[in-house]
Amino acid sequence: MAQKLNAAQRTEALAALTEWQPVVDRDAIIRTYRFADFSTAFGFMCRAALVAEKMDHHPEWLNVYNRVEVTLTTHDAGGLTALDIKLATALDAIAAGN
Ligand code: H2B
Repeated sequence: MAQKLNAAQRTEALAALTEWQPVVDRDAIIRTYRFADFSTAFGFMCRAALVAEKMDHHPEWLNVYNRVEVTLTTHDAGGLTALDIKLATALDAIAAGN
């Protein structure tokens, strides 16, 4: 099972994920993506879902029109692990069109 990140690993990993914020009162990170419209937002979610399924690591997310709010944590580990960092990095790349 993936291990929770220690303080040093967390600081290092989050330094590269500048748009992600720690969630208050929970060992998780959150980012809100905004797209041009619903179609673009849903396209992002479709691509993200395929990556998440392949990783067997899944986001908690909320979509309202062009906004997608994503929370990442590893339920099995009860907190943030390298899997969340990997998925956050992949989602940022998809959102950037890469
Ligand atoms: N996603 C996330 N975010 N955390 C998990 O602990 C997790 C998951 N566990 N996706 C996976 C699925 C697990 O439930 C299955 C059985 O592999």
